[in-house]
Amino acid sequence: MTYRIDPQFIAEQNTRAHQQLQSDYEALAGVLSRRGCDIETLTRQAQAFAVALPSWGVGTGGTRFARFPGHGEPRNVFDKIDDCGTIHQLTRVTPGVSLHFPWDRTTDARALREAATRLGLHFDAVNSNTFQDAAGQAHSYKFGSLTALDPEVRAQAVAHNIDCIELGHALGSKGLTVWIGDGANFPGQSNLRGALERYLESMRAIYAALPSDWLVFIEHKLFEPAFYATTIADWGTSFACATELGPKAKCLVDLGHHAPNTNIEMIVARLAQFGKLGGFHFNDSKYGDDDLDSGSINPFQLFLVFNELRDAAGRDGQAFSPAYMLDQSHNVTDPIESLMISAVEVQRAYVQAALVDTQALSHHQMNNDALMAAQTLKQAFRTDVSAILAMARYRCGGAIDPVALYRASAYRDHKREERPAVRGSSSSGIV
Ligand code: RM4
Ligand code: MN
Ligand code: MN
Repeated sequence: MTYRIDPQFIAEQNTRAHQQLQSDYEALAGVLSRRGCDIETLTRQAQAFAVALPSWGVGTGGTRFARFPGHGEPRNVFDKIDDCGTIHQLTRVTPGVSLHFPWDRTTDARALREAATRLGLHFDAVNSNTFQDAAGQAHSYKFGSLTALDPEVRAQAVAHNIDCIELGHALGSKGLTVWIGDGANFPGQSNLRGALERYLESMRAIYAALPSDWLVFIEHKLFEPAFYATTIADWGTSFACATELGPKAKCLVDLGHHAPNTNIEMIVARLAQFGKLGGFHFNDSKYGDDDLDSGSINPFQLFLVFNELRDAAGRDGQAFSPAYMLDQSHNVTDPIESLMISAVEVQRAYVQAALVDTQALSHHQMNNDALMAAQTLKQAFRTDVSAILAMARYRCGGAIDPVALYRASAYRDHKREERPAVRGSSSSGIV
């Protein structure tokens, strides 16, 4: 028997916090109604919002210098699913889990799917991994995978991606995210155009293996591990490749994969305009692909991204449904706590964006009133919507204060008993 937080315990903890929440909620309702916003509509929107968890995020991450493991870490994909279930149980905003193969490889897809279903979870896009060598594989990816010069290496990388599709299909997933580390560390090392031609040839084979209701997400990244020229470095390359491949290919934006100060919200607007925005990997960063907790460094950027998403949803309606996922590495915090806070921060940005007075905004834009247009966005961003988020959780059976409840439950101590450390467990991945 694995330890799970008792719903009765959640109810008891919530009883203590409920009165305070109710009065905060009523105060906020008053503020919002003076602005013509109905708090109940916003709370329902918050309840319907979801962001998927990265299976690799529930283990302690590491840098390329070291990893400092925590206690009671998940030892395999079933443990990871358990932790994801706990995050969803308390936050009610993370019903999806994004798996990473071969890290999460299982020989019993049915058991894994059943375990997830029992916890109210489903599987979001699956991720392939050709940026490191798996034990026992025939060919090395040292000099590239989907773009490698050696056709046998490319064939192996393509086969791995097709394998991910098959496994994902058995798990009820509907998408494959492809991020490759391919590129060059030296000028001249690789023919830049030739590498992209080989990439497209490989991706065409992967695309051909997609089930009819699947999408493939192309994830770009400026640098690392290639430090001179990354093959899929930017959204332009990603967009060109997705266009070449066809309608089932879309672009995935990882917030950490751009040069500092890049206007990511504009990338969002561009990809949405041309129907190629497939999804997100949310995280935050100060310098590069830091994989810090969402909203911890630049919450205003996160809000501005959601402001563009709100605009796209307003224009395109149901047709616009990008996949939202977290992609983070937790090195100095309890990953469960970081993921709970991060999921709520993403949800917060979504609700804040829903608060934007769009009529006032377009009025100010029409009048070239830059100052008031900016203030209109700031008003939404500055609004503390915490009570809406807490009420949304409470009404769905989650925790009013997820981190306080998690700590009070001593979940990690229970897991420490249940999960004695295993050397070389999959949680010792690079993230
Ligand atoms: C990459 C990228 C991918 C993630 C790997 C672990 O930088 O963000 O999405 O799967 O890291
Ligand atoms: Mn990513
Ligand atoms: Mn990354």
